[in-house]
Amino acid sequence: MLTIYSADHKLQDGKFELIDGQLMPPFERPQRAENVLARVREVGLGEVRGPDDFGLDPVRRVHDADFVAFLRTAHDEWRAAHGATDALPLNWPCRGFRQTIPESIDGRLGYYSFDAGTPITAGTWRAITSSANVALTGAKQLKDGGDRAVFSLCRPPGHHAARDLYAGYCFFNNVAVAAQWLRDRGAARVAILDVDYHHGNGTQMIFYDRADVLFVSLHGHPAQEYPFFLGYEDETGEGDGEGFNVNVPMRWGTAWDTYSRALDDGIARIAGYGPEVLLVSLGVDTFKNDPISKFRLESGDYTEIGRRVAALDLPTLFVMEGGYAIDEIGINTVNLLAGFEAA
Ligand code: OKP
Ligand code: ZN
Repeated sequence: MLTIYSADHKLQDGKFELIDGQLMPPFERPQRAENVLARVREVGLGEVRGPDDFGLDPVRRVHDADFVAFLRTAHDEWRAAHGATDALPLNWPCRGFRQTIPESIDGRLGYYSFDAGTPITAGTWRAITSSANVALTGAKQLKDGGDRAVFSLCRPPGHHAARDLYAGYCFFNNVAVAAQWLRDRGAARVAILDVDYHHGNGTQMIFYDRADVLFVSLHGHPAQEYPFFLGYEDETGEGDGEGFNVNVPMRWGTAWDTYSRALDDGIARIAGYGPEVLLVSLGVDTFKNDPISKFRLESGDYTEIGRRVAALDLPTLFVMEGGYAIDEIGINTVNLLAGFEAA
């Protein structure tokens, strides 16, 4: 299986995130992608290639132009106002507030985000444009190269980012950008399977009123887990999209027995939809040793996830999302890919 990777991801290297009442070095750090890359090479998964530059048009197909423009200059504006620290928001337009876009960089950080754990750094813009290009290059290879599957080793991740919102370590929604690109190039129906521990709220929001992209997400129950305010089972889509959004929230402590049944149900939904192509939001923060998550999957379970996804027999683009058990992120991610490949 071909892997698409760019070292530009290292430019996203925040100093701190606010977690559990403390400023800590971010769990979402460059070593994650480096460890995945090292494991890809160690097992000989296949060739590793850099991304092409697709420009911003494919990004603007799923993100609003003002949001893209905001991200491009956010750190420069922050630096002019506050100096060369990471940019973090501190207040938001919650219930009862107006949704007018402020002029001030501090106000716009709040307007365009939904958490304070996602630092914008001097290198964020280059890292996120490159991450989107990594996803797009994988999609292009799937379409034009005729590969059975491609692995886009994206970092930063993307599935929390909505049309005009960033958070959860995500800025551009890489999987959504790739899915839309495939639609624009003739794929009539596209399915997205999100196996990251956290609900892919951004992907859901982007495609919620559409029947041409099926979104299926298995994740920690929002009553207990980030992002808390979306991801319930009764969110099934709206308008034309009614019936094309599938959430399977699961409680803390979920292990393979429960998880594998949910996976089989999700896979059956995708098979029934009859897509031309499948994209997988590949997070491995469902692992038992993940430091910020509470599922109990074992390393061998990822091999079996890959096998079951392969049974769909669809051209498949794997897009890296989360996973914070730094010592096992490579093993778990590549187990899933190798399980797919062997099936
Ligand atoms: C991004 B991805 C845990 C705080 C979590 C944000 C998590 C973002 C996860 N106590 N903060 O879905 O892996
Ligand atoms: Zn996650």
